[in-house]
Amino acid sequence: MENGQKQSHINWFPGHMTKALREMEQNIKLVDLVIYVLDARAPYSCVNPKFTQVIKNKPILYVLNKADLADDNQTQKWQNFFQTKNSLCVILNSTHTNSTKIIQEKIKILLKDKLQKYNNKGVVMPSRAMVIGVPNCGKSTLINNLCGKYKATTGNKPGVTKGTQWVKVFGNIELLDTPGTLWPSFENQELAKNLAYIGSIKDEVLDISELALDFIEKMKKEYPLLFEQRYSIKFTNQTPVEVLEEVCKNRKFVIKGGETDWERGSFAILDDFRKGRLGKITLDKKENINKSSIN
Ligand SMILES: Nc1nc2c(ncn2[C@@H]2O[C@H](COP(=O)(O)OP(=O)(O)OP(=O)(O)O)[C@@H](O)[C@H]2O)c(=O)[nH]1
Ligand SMILES: [Mg+2]
Repeated sequence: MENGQKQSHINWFPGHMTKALREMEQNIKLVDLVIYVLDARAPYSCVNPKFTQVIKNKPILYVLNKADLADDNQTQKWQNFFQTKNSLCVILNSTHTNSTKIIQEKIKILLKDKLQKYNNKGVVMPSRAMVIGVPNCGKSTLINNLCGKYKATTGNKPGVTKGTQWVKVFGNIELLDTPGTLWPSFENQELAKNLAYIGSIKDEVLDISELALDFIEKMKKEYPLLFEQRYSIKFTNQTPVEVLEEVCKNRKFVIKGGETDWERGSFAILDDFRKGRLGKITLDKKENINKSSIN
């Protein structure tokens, strides 16, 4: 749906993602491990079934990124979920200088045997990692943080990185930045909506008003107090449309003739969530998902 109409059924799989997946398949042979970046606000929704096929048996370092925006209690639970015998998981805010030091430690742990082997032979070999994740989850920001320089282009919208790029970082480690990648069709639309809320799907292919109404409904169920505080409203028996109308009225979002500016209100609510102005929110609740259900 790169150039298609806005739709209720969410889908976004432009050509550069197919190409990116192909490149990942080629490059996986060159790397020792995968750094799998997840948005901590929706870690489960960020698990791409296509990546599972690409990664095969490589060790994985999961990064619960944007943890500054997520519900801490849930982030802890997700950290346990993603630690397996072949993987470790760290909690991170990649925008904080030096926050990524923990990544160096974990890479050493995951590659202990290999590093030991080279060490015994007196050989110095670089460790290579491929950094993957859905669009806008913070891969390039994480890489820049790790190398202490702005080497990978970043931006507050999905689809910023369009091609793969090797970046040398500290301690003889090379990282491969990759474009954020989704998968050809979302069978689970709840999950697709989560990706849309966190800004992983291009807004231009979304019906923003419909999305905002669904988001209001979700907040009413899961984080009513945060929502009520932000907009000085009380959830009673109103429908999401009535709530949106009230928010627009309070914010004076009106168009000519005094009519409600639904679109502006919808963008404002989603933007507040995306920037963390609603508070620390996690959309994927760990208790609703079984260990066995990961891909
Ligand atoms: N609050 C917060 N923002 C973050 C964090 N990491 C990245 N960001 C922001 O998220 C946005 C996207 O970051 P990028 O690094 O461009 O994301 P990406 O995964 O490389 O995106 P694509 O290349 O489009 O796939 C930027 O505005 C970053 O500043 C984090 O840990 N916390
Ligand atoms: Mg990027």
